[in-house]
Amino acid sequence: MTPILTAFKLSPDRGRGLARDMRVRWALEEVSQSYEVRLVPFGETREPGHLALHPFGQIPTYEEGDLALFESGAIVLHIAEGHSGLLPADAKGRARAITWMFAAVNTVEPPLVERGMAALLERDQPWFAQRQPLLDERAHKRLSELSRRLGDAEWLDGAFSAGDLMMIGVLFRSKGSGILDDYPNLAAYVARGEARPAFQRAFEAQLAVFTAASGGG
Ligand code: GTB
Repeated sequence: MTPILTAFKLSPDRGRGLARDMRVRWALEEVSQSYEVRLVPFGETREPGHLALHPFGQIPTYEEGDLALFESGAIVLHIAEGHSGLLPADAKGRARAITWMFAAVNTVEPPLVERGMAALLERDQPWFAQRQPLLDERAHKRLSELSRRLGDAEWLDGAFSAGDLMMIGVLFRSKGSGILDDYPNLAAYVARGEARPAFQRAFEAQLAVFTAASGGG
């Protein structure tokens, strides 16, 4: 059964792989699972049809027969559990990989997104200059903790897993802000993820959507 995911028809990131369908595409490519994409115009995520799939009116969603999922982390976990290659075979290694998936979305992503959104949407607010150092500090705290744990390792816990996929997906989004430049091992970790053929196929696929929708191809 070919799964169907939703993505923005014209993503505000202009196909730079920053929207969260990228993680799901990457996971599907890692396990060689073909998929279809239903493109949703930005405003239509609030329409009843989409809200039936995603209570918060967001992308991505994932449909596989009569199963409908939302939340990129849950979708990636579902894919990883249904195929080999993204979770270790042993129960303890599997539990640790899943722990890293939660750490990515629940511990590392929030301060990075908060900082990024403030820079994007709140720059003109009178309190922005006062708040920015606090947001910087929170983001740097998490990155330095993660950097310390990763050290010189290639991946977070042994072989590449869904934990790395989610963590790199989170870090990748902050790359453009320059914040990873302070953490050469994290920058190299993200680059290792980006170099994976599955990442590249996923990136090209989402870029092709934007290029076509914007009349560029
Ligand atoms: N926790 C959810 C998940 O992991 O799936 C978060 C999903 C989410 O935030 N989806 C965003 C969305 O649908 C798109 S990816 N937003 C519409 C809405 O909330 O109404 C976030 C995103 C959007 C744009 C950029 N960008 O332009 O750079 C980057 C990331």
